[in-house]
Amino acid sequence: MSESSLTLWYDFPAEDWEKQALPIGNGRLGAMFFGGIEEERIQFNEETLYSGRPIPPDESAYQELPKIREYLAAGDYAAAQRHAEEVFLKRTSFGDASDFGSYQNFGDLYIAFEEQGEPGQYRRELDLSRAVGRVEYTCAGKTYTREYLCSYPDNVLAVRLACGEAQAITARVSLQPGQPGARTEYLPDGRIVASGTTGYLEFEAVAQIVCQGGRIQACGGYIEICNADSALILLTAATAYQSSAPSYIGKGCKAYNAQVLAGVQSKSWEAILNEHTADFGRLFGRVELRLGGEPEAVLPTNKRLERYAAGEKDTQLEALAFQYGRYLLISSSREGTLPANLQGIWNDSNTPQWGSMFCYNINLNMNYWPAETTNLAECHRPLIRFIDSLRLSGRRSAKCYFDAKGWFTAKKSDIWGYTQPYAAAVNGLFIGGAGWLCEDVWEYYSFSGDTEYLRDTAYPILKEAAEFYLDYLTENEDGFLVSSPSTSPENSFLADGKKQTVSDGCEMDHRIIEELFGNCIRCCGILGVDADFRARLEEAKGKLAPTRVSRRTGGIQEWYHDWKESDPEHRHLSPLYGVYPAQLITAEQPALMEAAKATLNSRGDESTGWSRAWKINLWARLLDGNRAHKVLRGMLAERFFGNLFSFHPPFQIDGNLGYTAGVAEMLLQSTYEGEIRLLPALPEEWRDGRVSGLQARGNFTVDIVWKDGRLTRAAIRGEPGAGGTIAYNGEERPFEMPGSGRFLFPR
Ligand code: FUC
Repeated sequence: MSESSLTLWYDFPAEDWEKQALPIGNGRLGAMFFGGIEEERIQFNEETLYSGRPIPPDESAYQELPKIREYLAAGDYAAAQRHAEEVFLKRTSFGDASDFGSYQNFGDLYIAFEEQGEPGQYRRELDLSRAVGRVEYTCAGKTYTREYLCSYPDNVLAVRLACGEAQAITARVSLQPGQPGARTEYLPDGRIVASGTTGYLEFEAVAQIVCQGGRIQACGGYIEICNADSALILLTAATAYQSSAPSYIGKGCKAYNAQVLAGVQSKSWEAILNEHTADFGRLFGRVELRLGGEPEAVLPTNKRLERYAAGEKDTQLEALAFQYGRYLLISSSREGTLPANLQGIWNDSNTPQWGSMFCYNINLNMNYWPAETTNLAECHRPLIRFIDSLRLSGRRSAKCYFDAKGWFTAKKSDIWGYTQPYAAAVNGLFIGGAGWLCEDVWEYYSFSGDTEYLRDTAYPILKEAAEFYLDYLTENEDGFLVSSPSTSPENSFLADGKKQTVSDGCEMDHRIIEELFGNCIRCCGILGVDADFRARLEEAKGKLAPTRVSRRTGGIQEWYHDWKESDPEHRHLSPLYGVYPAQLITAEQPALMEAAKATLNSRGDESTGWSRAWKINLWARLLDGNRAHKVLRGMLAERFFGNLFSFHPPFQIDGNLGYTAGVAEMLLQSTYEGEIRLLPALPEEWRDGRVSGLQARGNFTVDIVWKDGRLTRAAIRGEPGAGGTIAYNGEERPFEMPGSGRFLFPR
């Protein structure tokens, strides 16, 4: 049994999927194991099992746009909203909403054990550093163990059943498909095959049972393992989905599964385990974090969390939750897979909340906030590939709905390339989707400095998004370029005493566009291309509506006009986009920093899981470590279940990943201009600590040690000759990386 500080553990089997079961995943396959004694349940997913199908756009919907703009110009917001929702979005939305896909439960694997008597010494755990789950208990003098993993190198879910004594494993294994109408067969060679179709998408799952000693036999509704010394269950699942328009289907899922199993079924458990832990450890082991000298808790994780929620200090639990976010990102987003969705890859329902889809007005974005800073750039690539693939339908949406060049996406997508505006304007008329996604595309470069990637992948995506906004922006009565019509996610304003959402410009859109144009301009400079386009961007950027400070509240105005928000504590922190994730409102503009603080104060410290995570990141950028920690503490205490899944509610992985990003942002920040800020928002509660392996923009890796709240030593690693500025405690000094590739601070 692992006793490391990187283990979640419990002294009881899970009953509740969301709050107690533990996740494993390899980016493609995900599973939640329960660890029941008489009956084990392993619920599993495969990342492409979605309902729905591709939905074609309405080619002439753009004709409705001028009318909405006319109403807005006349100040008739009610009429603008009516036309947007009752005409424009009706024509554009997905008609039959069931065509919009939601992520599906693939099924459950059950293992029923022979009655063994009274069990004792039960322990269920998840070792984050090895990505291996484990259950152990004793029964009638025998020690039973189960281990669970999802291997990326072998592309399977593997469960191993063992016992300290020979011939002690007798069990019945069955598979319950999550889809109605699926067929399950139990074959004499120890395979369980479940197959079917969603109506559009074909799928198949295959579990192969292999025994050492004893024997197996297929019965009507299960495979029986009799008197084995140990048993291995290997599971693969696949669908016909492939990431190519227009149909997005065509992959041979049966042949795929057969190939996966052929590659692994003759391998020993030890070989599978060793390759898996080595592969996972290569990514996970890059960052270590130690917070405070608190003694390591010997309590089960759920009890620890309960005590923490009751006010006890447990900085190592705060660090464990940080590493858990990294664990979840690696487990749900690996090269060649789809990005992590709203629940990463774990879902036990066919009607999950919000379809468990990809949302671009915070959720998918937040999922990837820790990718670069916590040294998991490889896990970022699935998102970038996905964004690249969205361009295809995004171009059609730009044309059909806005008569614009470039590519567009509104707030959400399934896996079927949905990029259209839809339904209620409050979220369906979000204009900033493509621009915000471009932030990730840019950040991958800003951390890696990979100019080949910038030229071949990033710049084309950014440029096309910028082309859309150049066409879309209109000039307002004050001569500013504004995003109109638009909505500020997902808040409403009070104009003429009425609640409205459709406006002629909001702060978030303008900052998303400013950041995008700025990054495009940087690309043109670095790559030495497109001088004319760059000049156009510079001119447009200069004319964008600036950040405005509200006369009413002293905070940042959410809309171009100084309207009152209908919900001043709204969970979305859209007007603060310029502070985080963008780098537009910084310490160089103290008045705007103060206004940002006023906005953040008025939003309060509570809210949904992801909203609190955003607040941690924002307070870190506003350089207030104690406040960031206060929000962090409240979030961990009130928005984490005992299995450390964060919840909105319900469980949403953005909370976990945003939390992890927030911790990193408190310890290290870096700018596009090459400044590295050490311990910029260190809270008093983290008096002593050390962190290693965090990434700074410009391709630097940073280790920091501190004591009594003061930095003792930082080591920065990077390419010899590279340089920038180091900022610590209000002081700045330039640095240049010596030939050794390691720079120490202070020297
Ligand atoms: C947006 C948010 C909700 C939730 C959903 C998935 O609609 O406003 O809070 O996170 O996405």
